Amino acid sequence: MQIKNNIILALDLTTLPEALQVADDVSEYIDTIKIGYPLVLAEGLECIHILKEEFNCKVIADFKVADIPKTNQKITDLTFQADADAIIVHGFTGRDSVKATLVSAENYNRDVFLVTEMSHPGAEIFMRNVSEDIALMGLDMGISNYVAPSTKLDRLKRIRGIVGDDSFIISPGVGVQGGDPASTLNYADALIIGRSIYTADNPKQALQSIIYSIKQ
Ligand code: OMP
Repeated sequence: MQIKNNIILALDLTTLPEALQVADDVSEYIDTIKIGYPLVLAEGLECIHILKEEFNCKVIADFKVADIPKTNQKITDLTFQADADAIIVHGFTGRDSVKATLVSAENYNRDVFLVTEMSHPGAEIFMRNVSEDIALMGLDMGISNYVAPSTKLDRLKRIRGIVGDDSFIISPGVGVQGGDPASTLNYADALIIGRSIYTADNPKQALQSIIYSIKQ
């Protein structure tokens, strides 16, 4: 997946007008938007189509799918029918659950991103212990897209070591959660950034300064 400026805008706003305004403010620098439960539960799945129409962008649906295979398949089918280019899926549910999402993605010719380890402090209790096994499982299943944390560069580096340079890693946790854009891109292919942009007084300037810091 090619991502402009290596930055994915996480639009975790809860009204469509606010989301559209932020996307509009930064649209010249962004071609990939991630939306998730905040926007979709508030405004509906059709947000995906609206954003794609309005900004000619790719949309990653962050539903962190984590259920039994049959339910996973229904969730991913509906998400791809709603026009998402990719969906984020949890790996801890195991091979059969993840496989159901891959079958759906193959049917619709879309992508799956597999969460390995998460960026927040609480992920250290349980997820850290299994994240390398999740990455290994993903690799074994032929998955090429992963989510790994910008807040724990040693873990991100480790996940990169497992999935290899041919895999594509997107990394959340930059900015408000403490991750640094430039050093994260030593190991990740793209950054997921939300609040540092959409809560800024001037989202466009905030994004410009992140892009500038990456290019130094
Ligand atoms: P900010 O912290 O506001 O930049 O947003 C980060 C975005 O990435 C949010 O949409 C989170 O739900 C998401 N995220 C994480 O923060 N940590 C993770 O480990 C995984 C994700 C994700 O899968 O996108």
